[in-house]
Amino acid sequence: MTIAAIDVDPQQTFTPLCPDELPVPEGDSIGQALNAQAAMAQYRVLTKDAHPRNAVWVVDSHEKMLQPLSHKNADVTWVSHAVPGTRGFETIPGLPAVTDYDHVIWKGIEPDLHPYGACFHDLQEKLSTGLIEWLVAKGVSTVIIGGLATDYCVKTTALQLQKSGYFKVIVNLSASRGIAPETTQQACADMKQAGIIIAQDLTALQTL
Ligand code: VGL
Repeated sequence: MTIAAIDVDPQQTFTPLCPDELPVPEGDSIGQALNAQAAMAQYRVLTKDAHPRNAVWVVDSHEKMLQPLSHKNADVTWVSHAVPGTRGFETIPGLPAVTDYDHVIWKGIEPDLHPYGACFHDLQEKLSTGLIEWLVAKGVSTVIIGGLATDYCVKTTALQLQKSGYFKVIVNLSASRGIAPETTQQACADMKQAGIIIAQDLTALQTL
């Protein structure tokens, strides 16, 4: 069995260290748990949001967020976040340097795209980022996913990997945090329904 650990968007923009961006409660506390899941894997992948400041979906306050957009690859509004060159783009404390990962995916670089999952650049899921192909080329059979946020990018990445049909997909909740309790609960239900294994922590994975 070849395992890949996937660190989904473990960036300061999704932590209380960046209160003006998209702070996820305790988002900065998952570094150790991500390292522990990587210790079970042969490969470690990092995904990072990398957004331009002038993206079409950017609004200037949290109150204006989550308004539906008619744009085909940006579904709702968000405040600016994860802009390369700012603190929010950087990974959370305790993780390896970007160059120490086996593979890295940057997503949402184009100003008119705001993908959630790490497998496709677009919401229609036509334009591959190459993540699935890379995992297949490495002979990966199982992926263990953690990161930020459980209810958006972790969920969508897990669903895309599951849908590809190539992998057993596990989401490690001890290495993930969600934006809100209700959407996180719903995300877990949706993932389970799709056949993804939802593990509370790594002890649940000892029987793999
Ligand atoms: C995310 C909301 C907006 C995430 C990204 O990484 O989960 N959530 N952009």
